[in-house]
Amino acid sequence: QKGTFTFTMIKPGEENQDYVGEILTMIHEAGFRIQAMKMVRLRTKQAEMFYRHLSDQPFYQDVVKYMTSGPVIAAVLEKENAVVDYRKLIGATDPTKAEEGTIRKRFAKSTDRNVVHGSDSDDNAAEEASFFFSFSERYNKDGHCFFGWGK
Ligand code: YYY
Ligand code: MG
Repeated sequence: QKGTFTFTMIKPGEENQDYVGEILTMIHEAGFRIQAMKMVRLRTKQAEMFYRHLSDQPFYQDVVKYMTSGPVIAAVLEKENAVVDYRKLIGATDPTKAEEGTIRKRFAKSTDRNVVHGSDSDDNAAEEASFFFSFSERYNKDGHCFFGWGK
C-alpha cells in the first residue's frame, strides 16, 4: 500500500561503516521494518542515473564520485507514513541544521557526506527501490509486489 514504504541508503565511507549497526538500531527503534537490504557498489553510470535530478547542480560530479567510492547499503523500509517519518528521522540535508536525535545530527559531519539517503516522495521511493532491487526481488510469482506498491 502506498505511503507505507520508503527507500534508504547508508552512504559509503569508513566513518559510516563504523556506525551501520547503530544507524540500523535507530531505524528499528523509530518503528521501521527492513523489508529488503543489500550492500552494493555503484558504477559511475548508475550513480549518475540515481542522482540525475541534481545534474545541474555544481556538486553533482562530487556526489557521483563520493557515492561510487565504496559500497552503499540499500534498503526498503516499511512503516505507516514511511516517507515523511523517515525524512524526519534522518534530519536536514545540512547536518548542522538537523534536529537532535536525528541520524544526520548524530553521525554526519558535513552536507556532502551526510550518512544516509531517504526518498522524498512515495513515487521516488518506488522508483529508487526498483533501481536497486530487481523484478524477482520485488515481485512474487503471482505478480504481487513485496513492497506493497507496484513499480
Ligand atoms: O534529500 P537530501 O539527501 O536531504 O538532499 P538533496 O537536496 O536531495 O541532495 C542530495 C545529496 O546531494 C545530499 O544528500 C548531499 C548532496 N549535496 C551536496 O553535496 N551539497 C549540497 N549543497 C546539497 C546536496
Ligand atoms: Mg533528496
